[in-house]
Amino acid sequence: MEQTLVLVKPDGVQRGLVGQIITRLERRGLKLIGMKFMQVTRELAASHYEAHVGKPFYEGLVDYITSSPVVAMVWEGKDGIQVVRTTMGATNAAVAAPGTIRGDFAVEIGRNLVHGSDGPESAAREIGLFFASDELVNWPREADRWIRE
Ligand code: D4T
Repeated sequence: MEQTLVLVKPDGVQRGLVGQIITRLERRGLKLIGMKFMQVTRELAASHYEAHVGKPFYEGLVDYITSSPVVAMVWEGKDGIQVVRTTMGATNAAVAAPGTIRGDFAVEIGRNLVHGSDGPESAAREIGLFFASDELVNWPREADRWIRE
């Protein structure tokens, strides 16, 4: 099973889209194993976005993610990283497919509502930044046998 970090970014919280975003991930069949409502500090943002240091959009990205609270979550599932990213849609919301979170609720890259880890290594790193291991819950879900064969 793969675990992945999902953030509902400040625009998602401010626009009242937290519930709809969680609903889409639940409905897809992913399993929630951790969740917290929090303010991202500039220090945490710098760690989370360290791959983007020096890029022209970096300062704006840190300003954005620290501008208002976020909902941080860990979701689990087979191919969970890819399943989350296809549910979110393209990073640039202007070209995200209808039916995806970004394609239905967002119009540009700088206000793209959600973050999802882009690979197993970044997922492990990002989950470690946002959650202590005892904040993740290992629980059996009865519906699993109806979601996967
Ligand atoms: P996140 O990290 O938000 O899920 O986005 P992605 O994983 O899909 O995309 P990314 O790492 O390439 O970009 C991180 C973050 O930076 C913003 N961004 C990106 C931006 O504002 N302008 C840009 O030109 C790029 C490339 C959007 C997402």
